[in-house]
Amino acid sequence: MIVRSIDDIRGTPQEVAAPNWVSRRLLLARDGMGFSFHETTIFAGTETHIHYRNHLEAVFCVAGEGEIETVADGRKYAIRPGVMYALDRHDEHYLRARSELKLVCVFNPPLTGREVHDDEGVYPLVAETA
Ligand code: 9YT
Repeated sequence: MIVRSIDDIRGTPQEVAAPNWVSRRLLLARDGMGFSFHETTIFAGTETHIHYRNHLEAVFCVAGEGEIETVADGRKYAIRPGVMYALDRHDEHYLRARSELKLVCVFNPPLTGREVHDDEGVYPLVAETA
């Protein structure tokens, strides 16, 4: 059994900050679950270009208001508490936070720890076994 709280993650290497967000990674590849599990805070007023070519991600909004815009077709989806979106086609998109967003995110394959987006909004694929 693994039990962790956000307070356990704060100030450790499992807390990763980028200009537009901070991600607290509660489960990583080394935990052997087959996915990683994160709480992500997206800062108010930001726009983030994301394209997870190497990963699938599902995101559940717990708090805040914003929108997703998919690059391929320009569709916009409102993000508010209770909304989930899944990047099942590695969908390239913009994530805009009107207010601070609190998101719960799951990645497959799992992140290994320190990943931050590169210039194209991509995370590298890092092989790690539990
Ligand atoms: C929603 C999203 O992908 N935000 C960027 C950070 C990512 N969720 C992470 O690394 O936890």
